[in-house]
Amino acid sequence: MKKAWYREGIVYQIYPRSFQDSNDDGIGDLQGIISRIPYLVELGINIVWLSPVYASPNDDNGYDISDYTAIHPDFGTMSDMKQLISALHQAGIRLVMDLVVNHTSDEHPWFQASANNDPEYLDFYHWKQEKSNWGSFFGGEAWTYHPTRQAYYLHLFSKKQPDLNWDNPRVREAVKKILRFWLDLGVDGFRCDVINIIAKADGLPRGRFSPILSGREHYLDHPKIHGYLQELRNEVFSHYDCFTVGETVLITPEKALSYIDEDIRELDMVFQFEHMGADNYFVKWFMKKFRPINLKRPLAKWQNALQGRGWNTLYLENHDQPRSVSRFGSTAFHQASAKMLATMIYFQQGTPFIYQGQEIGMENAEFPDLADYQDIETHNIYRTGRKWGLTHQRMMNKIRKMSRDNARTPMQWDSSLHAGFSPTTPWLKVNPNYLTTNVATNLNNDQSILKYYQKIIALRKDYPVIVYGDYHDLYFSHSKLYAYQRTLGPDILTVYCNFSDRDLVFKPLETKRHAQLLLTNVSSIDELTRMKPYEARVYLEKK
Ligand code: TEU
Ligand code: CA
Repeated sequence: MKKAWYREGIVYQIYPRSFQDSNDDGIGDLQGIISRIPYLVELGINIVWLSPVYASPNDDNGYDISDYTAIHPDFGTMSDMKQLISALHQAGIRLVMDLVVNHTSDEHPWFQASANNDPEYLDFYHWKQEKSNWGSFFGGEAWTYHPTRQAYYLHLFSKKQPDLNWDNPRVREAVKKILRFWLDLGVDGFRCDVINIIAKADGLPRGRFSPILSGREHYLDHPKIHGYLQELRNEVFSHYDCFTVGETVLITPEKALSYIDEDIRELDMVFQFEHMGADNYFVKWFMKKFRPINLKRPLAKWQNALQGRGWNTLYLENHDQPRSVSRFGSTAFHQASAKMLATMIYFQQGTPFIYQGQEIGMENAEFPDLADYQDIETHNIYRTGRKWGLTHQRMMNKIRKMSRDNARTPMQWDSSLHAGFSPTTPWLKVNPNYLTTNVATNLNNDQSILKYYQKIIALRKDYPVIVYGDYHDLYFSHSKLYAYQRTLGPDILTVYCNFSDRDLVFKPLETKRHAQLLLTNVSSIDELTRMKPYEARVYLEKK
């Protein structure tokens, strides 16, 4: 694969509401982020993805935007934003903004104008006299009646998130203007929210029935999307040194390549979600028991399918997903399993994405009461579940495991009040485990999860085989061991991860005499053929 800074970089995702409060109102903000740049430098990351900080009524925590070129007062001002960009750049860190253009807020002036029959904006959104049967990602119907316009409008997310009509060239012009605004301010790229559903079939016809997301065959990777993305690339992105990562829901490797293939490059990389289904069916609210093979199978599939043709993203967490150590690791082996998971994912081919708090092994909050949760999806799903006849207890069990708020609790900096996030009661409760799980204790302990993340990041910078090497599965059908090899020129990197809470006896490949143990999460390897619970090892040797 061709070299590129965004392939070699390590991305850190910041969820601004929960990262650091600077003015004691219990909400994280831009000045808070600026104050933590030294921490980002110490960690070693070199790209930040910032979740939305734009003007928004916060129906979906900023993913419902009412002004794309204004900063929400909760987060600060445009001058704080400019200061953040330049402070990050000075520290050698690039900045990727969240681009949410499948929908706007219903409070965006475009929607207001469209709903009020302003001729200029009539076709900015999808309006229909009769609704079809499409379902919303947040549960319930995707159509809501608007009394002024006397028609239904489409919203694949909440009813305060109406979908833009990308068939309208004026919508596309408006988006290009927003992109140029941010690129001219110096940002280095975009994470494109649900980008593979922006194009809808003409007429928005009735869809096949499905218990969830009826109608999706009419907008998932619809052929019209390629023209739209090519337009953005040719007219905007190609004029800047920037990259795009598409959030692509329900995507397959074949579809992904139709966006990211080296010869196409409508997007530079995508987030796929197949491995996020390792403990659930199709959508995360239908849970199943986690099995390591359910993580290995999709990850290996994507590594193999994109090899030599497209670039992967490597992630276990984001602001929509529960904490990975709670899902795929172990509370009893917290440190070991968090490090093992990092080893498993970040030695694969692709660009690493680390979600804030993952590097200290933050865990699910599992709050007791429904009222402790703020997330709109959580509340909608609760209502939908109850409508289907599920008990309160049953729904609370799901929420404790799967709510997006598990990822959104305030960042745990130290053991002081509210974890050092804010002196005021935060907008969302802090996970009570902050007394032990926090950045300060991690920095004071050479064996901490954070120090281990630093090592991985440093290794990725030193060894091109970790970034660019080819990927080969080993022991593929083993149910407890995830092992693979990476090869580049004479270098062979071998990764072994024990996904069980027991010792694992196995026959390692014969390593050459000069094989070097590059990294491990145990203090010593007593026996080559026996791995401790959640042990991880990385060897490097020369052909
Ligand atoms: O998420 C897209 C998406 O598909 C999510 O709804 C996902 O299915 C769900 O959160 C899993 O629980 C993006 C953003 O990342 C998310 O935060 C937004 O709510 C959503 O788009 C709408 O903008
Ligand atoms: Ca604040």
